[in-house]
Amino acid sequence: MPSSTLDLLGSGLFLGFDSSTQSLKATAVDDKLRVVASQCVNFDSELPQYGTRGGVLHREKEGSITAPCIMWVEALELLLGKLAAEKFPFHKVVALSGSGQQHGSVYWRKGAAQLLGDLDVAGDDDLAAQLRDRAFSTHDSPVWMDSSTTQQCRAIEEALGGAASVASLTGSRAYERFTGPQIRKLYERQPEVYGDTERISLVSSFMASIFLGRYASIDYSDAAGMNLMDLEKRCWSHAMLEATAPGLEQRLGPLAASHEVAGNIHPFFVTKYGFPSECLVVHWSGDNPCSLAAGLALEHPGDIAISLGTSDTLVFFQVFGVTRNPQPGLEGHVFPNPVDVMNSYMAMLCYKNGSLTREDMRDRYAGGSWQKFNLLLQQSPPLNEGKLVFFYKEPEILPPLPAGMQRYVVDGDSVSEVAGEFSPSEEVRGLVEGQFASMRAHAERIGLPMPPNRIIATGGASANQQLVQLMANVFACDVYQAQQTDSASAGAAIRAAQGWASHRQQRFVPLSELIHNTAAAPNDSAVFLKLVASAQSCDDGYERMAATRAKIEQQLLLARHSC
Ligand code: XUL
Repeated sequence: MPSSTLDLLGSGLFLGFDSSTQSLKATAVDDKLRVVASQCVNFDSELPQYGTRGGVLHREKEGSITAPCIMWVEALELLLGKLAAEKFPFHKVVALSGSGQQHGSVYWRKGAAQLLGDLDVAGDDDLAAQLRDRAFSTHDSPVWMDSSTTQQCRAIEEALGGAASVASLTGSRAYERFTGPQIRKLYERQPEVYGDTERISLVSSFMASIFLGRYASIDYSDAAGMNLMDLEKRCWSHAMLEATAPGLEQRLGPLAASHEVAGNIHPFFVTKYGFPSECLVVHWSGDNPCSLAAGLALEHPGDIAISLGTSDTLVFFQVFGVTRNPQPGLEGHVFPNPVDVMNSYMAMLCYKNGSLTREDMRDRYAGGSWQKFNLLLQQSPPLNEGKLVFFYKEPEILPPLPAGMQRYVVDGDSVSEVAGEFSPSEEVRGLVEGQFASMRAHAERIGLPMPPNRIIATGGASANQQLVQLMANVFACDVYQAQQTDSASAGAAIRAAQGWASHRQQRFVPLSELIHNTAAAPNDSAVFLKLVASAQSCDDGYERMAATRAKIEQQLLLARHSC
């Protein structure tokens, strides 16, 4: 056992990145896990030449949602340039890691490995100029918002004997945004692009590859979002690979444990920014694993983490009994826990219409002001006199329903759909209460004991006190907030520290040991949690609302399938 903090984390800095849908962020922590620097690049406003909206391109004709992968490379140099301009001490960074939006994929062209290794250190060309025209078989990277692969999902499930078999093998049934169905679509529609591809990366392993100057492995936790990995054995499933596309295993490369070191940083970053040549790159992982498991240090069974962001996500650790085997079902996802990939799992629910719909309501009824939105929320009583609003701006993932808006009035056991709008205040409350009631119903369905121990809230909208209070009421428990709002990049920095410590000690250093031995001043550290809301009694009102909401969702799904 290490005898002191110094033994475990030395005295260097740990840098974490978050390559998310709308921006690229960096957070640096010191040896006590205190945040010492952070920076951000917004894709739409700072790289307008790519024409993205919300960081993505809606390709209406093809019905797909993609992002230009070279934009992420350009954003990286912009971000490092901003840190350099504020004299960030790159020379002190002993390890870096990162988090990437899950499921998105990058297609490296034949010969790109050579190009990466030969990155010119001495010349004037930046990374984007060196890679733009030669490194990719397509610049269009499908991202998690894409829902155009229903046909591929059904074909894959059929090949494996049904949705339940795919779920029990890979942790999730086949989902449109998952990488396997996306690869199958690319292979079917653009066989020449697939043929010209030598390697497929996730957003996470793509960004790690840039730092390494060679292909980084995909880590076990993010790999579980592909419908390609055998969840229990932590290896590519041959049956899934075969159902997806030919010659896929060689294009995916080997898998790696999330806390392992991928290698040393490429000399390009040493020369250009002053990183030490021995700076370690720890495998990058998915944003939800980084943010919710590492950034919030979720460790107690019964705790749940909820992120209110572009997508709303809910994560908790499942208790799998003595065998600790996961039992994924038809709903939600199971991923290996990135800070303990060999021993524990996280269960996750993911909604596409998180902030998208709340912002739409804010613009529609509150003139774009969150303050007015909050006032409207307060003007209607808890439970909204039975008025429920279903609003999906984009086709929803959970449950899989098309874009649209429906309103209902619930009176005891009777539920009736109404044609017109409710008052602005009822619309706002109906939407937000409905979102939390849906989370509660689905979380219970995949095994979360209700009420939960506590909720740890993160994501942009978790700074809204009215929203977290409502969350506490609907789930009937306390809500805590991480003091560090950028929990994905902070989580990645903490993972960099864990990877560095494990490498140095030549053993796996659990996150709890790292935190308890190093985060000496809890009020300062990135993992400090603060109580922000306690449940105000509403009897069993929200329990009933969650059940009603689930029943209506079920009816909408049935109606959709009988169309
Ligand atoms: C998770 C998911 C989203 C993205 C957002 O399955 O699709 O939460 O990870 O970046």
